Amino acid sequence: MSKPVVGIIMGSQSDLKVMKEAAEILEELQVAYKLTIVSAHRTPDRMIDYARSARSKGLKVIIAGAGGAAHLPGMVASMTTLPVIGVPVKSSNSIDGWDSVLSILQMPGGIPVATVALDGAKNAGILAAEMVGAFDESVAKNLEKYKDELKEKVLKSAESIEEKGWRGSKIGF
Ligand code: RP5
Repeated sequence: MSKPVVGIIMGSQSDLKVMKEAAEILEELQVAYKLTIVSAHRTPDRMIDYARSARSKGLKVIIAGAGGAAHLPGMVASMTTLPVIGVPVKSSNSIDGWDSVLSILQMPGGIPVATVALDGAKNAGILAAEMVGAFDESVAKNLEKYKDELKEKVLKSAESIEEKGWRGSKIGF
């Protein structure tokens, strides 16, 4: 396995049910990653060490997921020049998900976090792969293949729905 270029972190083990989707798509796209738990509130020193050493460890992008008062992505972004992708998680302490979304999205000027949709870990993985694909041709090729397959799937569904009518088609993507 090559050296990880994407770091995936989350505030709690309970975020894994969502954040595993980032790991799964990175594996599909053949991007080396390292996943661990770093909590902004429960392990603040670990968060500082992680953010400050991420670049020197060879990471190129960090995906950070958290729920509720989700300070992890923004705090990590404040301590690194690597791009940080934030995943708002609808966790047990989240009111309705908006708390996580807004606390990751509404960053002050100068410290951006690229925020994906609520529980959008899969897209976070794809976005991270696209960042890596900007300088790694083999990852860019894997992304091209992935997007071609998506297109083919839609075209096949369109063909089938036009041929059989919507009643004869299965519901869902
Ligand atoms: C956040 O609190 C974590 O990211 C998680 O989404 C949420 C709940 O954590 P647990 O109480 O399940 O450990 O910091």
